[in-house]
Amino acid sequence: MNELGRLEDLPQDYRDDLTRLNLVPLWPSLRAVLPHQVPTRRTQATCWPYATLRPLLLRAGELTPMAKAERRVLVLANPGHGLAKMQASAAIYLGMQLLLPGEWAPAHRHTPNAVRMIVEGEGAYTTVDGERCPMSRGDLILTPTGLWHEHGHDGDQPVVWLDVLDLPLVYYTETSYAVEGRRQQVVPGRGEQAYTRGGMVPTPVFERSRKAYPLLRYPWADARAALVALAAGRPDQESVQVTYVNPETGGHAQNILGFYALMLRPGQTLRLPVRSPAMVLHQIEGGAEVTVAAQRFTLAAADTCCAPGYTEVSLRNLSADQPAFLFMADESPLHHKLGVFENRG
Ligand code: 1HN
Repeated sequence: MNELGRLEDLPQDYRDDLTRLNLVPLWPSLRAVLPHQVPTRRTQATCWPYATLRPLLLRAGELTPMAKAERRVLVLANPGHGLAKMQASAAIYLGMQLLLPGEWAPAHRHTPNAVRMIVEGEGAYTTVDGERCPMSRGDLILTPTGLWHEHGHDGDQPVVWLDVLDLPLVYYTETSYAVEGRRQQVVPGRGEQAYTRGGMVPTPVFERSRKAYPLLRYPWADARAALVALAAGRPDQESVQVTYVNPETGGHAQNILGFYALMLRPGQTLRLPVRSPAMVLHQIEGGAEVTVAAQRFTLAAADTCCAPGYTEVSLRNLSADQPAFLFMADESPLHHKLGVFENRG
């Protein structure tokens, strides 16, 4: 392989001429943008234990009223990208959001897609596109691009959820913005009532739904039951995983990030395939040891971690007699759309 010329090899007057004309020689920087075999990744394997994050989030509840926050969030920032960038990976943003009893997070809509994975508390709800979605531990609620959303809380304990957005990508493409709105009118009908069974979709003769996102709330009770049934039906199958899909298309629930729930059988170790997308893991129930290349994290319930793409990841259930349940988000839909998805086995 040829050694490429360096910037310092060029005469200073030539470099100055280039700079003045907004020109750059490619060859000194070619390897930086096209490394051999494996991409350079800023994303570092990082873990955010809930026990250390929670008191700081509750403190934010004392320090900063909703009127001063709009959304009261501590961002789970990957140090590899620099904390100020507020990104967990190239395309994934993560934040833990706190809503206290009686509080209200006003309506807005924006271009980035969001989902919420509910971490603790009862009595809060989010209204998305006029649909009121109650929040309970483990529920996944979508806030797809362009849909109005606002959060309220009628309960008596703090509610916390994990926000997962494709904000870094949308921001990078210079397409990220928001619009403020008025309180939404709640409309009748909820996607989760219309789509109660896999394999069946509502087909009203006169008014077939034309919603791009017909299902907004995926209750944890349903996802968990699906995993338990899968595991019981296929004891021979190593991986027990479901994908959150759009029930009308069968494709991913959102355009850019993919969302999954997985179950580890008692005592199981699961080696995931080495693939191009970065991923996020959030423990819903039980505990797991997550090994990312040479790093190891122990996840207790409500803990969150991330792993870069092109990296070995394996998961071990810490319990010998109980299943463990995880929520996963990754950049697969984006990589497939860009044509850069790779599975290296
Ligand atoms: C957002 O709209 C919410 O609606 C939460 O709860 C976090 C982070 C960046 C941009 C928009 C929300 C967000 C966000």
